[in-house]
Amino acid sequence: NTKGHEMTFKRYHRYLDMLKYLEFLSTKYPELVDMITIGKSSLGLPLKVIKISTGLRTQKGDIKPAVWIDGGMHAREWISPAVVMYTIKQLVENFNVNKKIVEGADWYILPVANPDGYEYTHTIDRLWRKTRSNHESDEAARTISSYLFGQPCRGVDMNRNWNFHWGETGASDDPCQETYAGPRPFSEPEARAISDFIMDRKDRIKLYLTMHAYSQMWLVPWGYTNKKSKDFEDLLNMGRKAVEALSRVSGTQYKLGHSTQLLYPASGGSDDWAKGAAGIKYAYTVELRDDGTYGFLLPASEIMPTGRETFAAIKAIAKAIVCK
Ligand code: ING
Ligand code: ZN
Repeated sequence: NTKGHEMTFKRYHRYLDMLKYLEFLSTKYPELVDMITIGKSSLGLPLKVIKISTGLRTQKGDIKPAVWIDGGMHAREWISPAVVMYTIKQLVENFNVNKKIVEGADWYILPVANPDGYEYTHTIDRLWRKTRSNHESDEAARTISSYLFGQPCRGVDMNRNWNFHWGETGASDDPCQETYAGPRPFSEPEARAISDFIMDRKDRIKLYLTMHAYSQMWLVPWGYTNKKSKDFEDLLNMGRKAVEALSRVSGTQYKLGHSTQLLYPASGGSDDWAKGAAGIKYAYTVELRDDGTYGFLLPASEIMPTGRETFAAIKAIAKAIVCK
């Protein structure tokens, strides 16, 4: 087609459509966009980060801060990659309107952290959550139920697989459960690839956002404990800017608070790792639309409104943290 890509934001796209759009952007805006393959999924799909940058240094000559955003860690949460793709579109194709935040920071964005799972939800099982790895041959993955089912249970909950307080709470050691933490921390190549990439840039990354769904919440670490982090109040204050900007777009209300309080305790999550292990002060898990009416089966007609309000939130918090 004449546009050079298939992205519409009117329906949920397959992984290859998304990659083609990213390639299109990097061809059309070579000065602004770079594609970085940070690793491969268990089944061999490439993990592609789009880097949006007008240059490493500010006009004054200082090294710029950076922002990390990932989506699609959980396969069935389709609105997450869609909103992350929408964010990319705004930053790149609406550069003039968003100049301040694009010029103020380098943006590293991974729209689909779990492409194997994402494709599986498009073809076989719409409500699959985990990765699609097979740890059958791994001693640590042998449990009674993994024998009883007659075939190995596949997949690891990628948001329980990070090596910060791994496996302590709200995670399962049973490969057949939805919240299986994996045989060991970073058993999943997807989580390992992200952590290596972020660790290499941890001093520059000032904001970590991981997009999930659903329940309309802006969650503050820790997930592994009821204790508040020492800068909990700072995270709340910045989070408040985000949810206020979000609600101004079309009135959608988000709850803001400690994730163990608003949801449940769970350890091995990526936001805890980003804050506790990588030392990124502002780390959040965002639970996108909706409030439970459609849940994971959110109609595609909500992609654009969810994208619009979420981008307003991202813009507000990025301005407050990295473009002061
Ligand atoms: N929710 C997150 C989950 O991984 C979460 C929420 C993250 C809770 C970290 C506690 C700690 O369970 C979804 N929707 O996946
Ligand atoms: Zn999730």
